[in-house]
Amino acid sequence: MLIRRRAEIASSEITDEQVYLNRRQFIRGAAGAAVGVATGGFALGGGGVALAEGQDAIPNVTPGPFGTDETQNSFDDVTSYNNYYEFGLDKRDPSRNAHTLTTEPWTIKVDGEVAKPAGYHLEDLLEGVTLEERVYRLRCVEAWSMVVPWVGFPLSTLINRFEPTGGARFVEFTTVMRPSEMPGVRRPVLDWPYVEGLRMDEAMHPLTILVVGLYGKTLLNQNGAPIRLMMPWKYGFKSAKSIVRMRFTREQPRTAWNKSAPQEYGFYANVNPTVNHPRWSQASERRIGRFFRQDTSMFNGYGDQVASLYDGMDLRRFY
Ligand SMILES: Nc1nc2c(c(=O)[nH]1)N[C@H]1C(S)=C(S)[C@@H](COP(=O)(O)O)O[C@H]1N2
Ligand SMILES: [Mo]
Repeated sequence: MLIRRRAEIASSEITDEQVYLNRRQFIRGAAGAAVGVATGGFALGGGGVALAEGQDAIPNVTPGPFGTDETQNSFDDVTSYNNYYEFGLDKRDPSRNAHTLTTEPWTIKVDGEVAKPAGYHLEDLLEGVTLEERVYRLRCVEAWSMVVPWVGFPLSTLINRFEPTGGARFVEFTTVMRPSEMPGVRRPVLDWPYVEGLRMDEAMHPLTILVVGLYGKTLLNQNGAPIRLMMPWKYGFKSAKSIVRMRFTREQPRTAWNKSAPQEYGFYANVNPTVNHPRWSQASERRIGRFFRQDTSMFNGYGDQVASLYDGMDLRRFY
């Protein structure tokens, strides 16, 4: 997929500049299509889409499984109504402040219970990966929801490459923490960095994806550039943004929200209309852009795919 394959470049030759260029080439070279690069303000990409500064079009994204045909939220909804507390608590703060985050070059540290621990360059992880469009419902624990056409690929694709050992029962995800670029981390809202986690079978589930884009373009920082998780049957806070580390563990990871308020934010956090948040009901939700509230669905409507993961578990106790 890369125009110039990483293996052809001696490691002594690799500079940050090349890493940067390679990632751009990866996204643009994904289908061998020439795509306009945004140069300040707006420019037109391959599909005639307007690209915001810092974005690339992702050509030839294949439609993936599990898509909903519900009305999609607008690009503007998805990129201007966000939770990314490292950039502030207001829904508009991430879109106002997150441009300060540097996302190139980007490496992900993989460690713990794996045969192949290493610091991986993002473009190496993306090499050979088929990017799919997954149109998923997103349900925030705050009881609002959206429908988003994400671009990504199954997390299992990468996990298999790292060769987890028999001791790997959970995966812990750590997200980027850079006080100089993130005004929100000056306040002790959470015990930074933001940490999330999944049980191994959840991480390997075909619905679980790593996201690198939405609406056919690379992610803007407010949505978790350059790479974030999406598990559509879980409350949105599980879907960690801007991931810098994946650690495979025997023990259940201690996650940031669970540490800060264990009664309010469980480790599993599966969408469940019958288990209320201590301070509000989860029975219904506000779909952004709609006037009337709507009923919340068990597992956010993905029960056919994921309910069996929790056979025999009391979903009130293991919230
Ligand atoms: N690092 C990090 N990841 C995060 C968050 C955050 O504050 N920091 N917020 C979470 C919450 S509460 C939600 S609902 C989703 C929102 O994703 P979106 O802004 O792309 O819609 O991101 C999740 N991932
Ligand atoms: Mo959320």
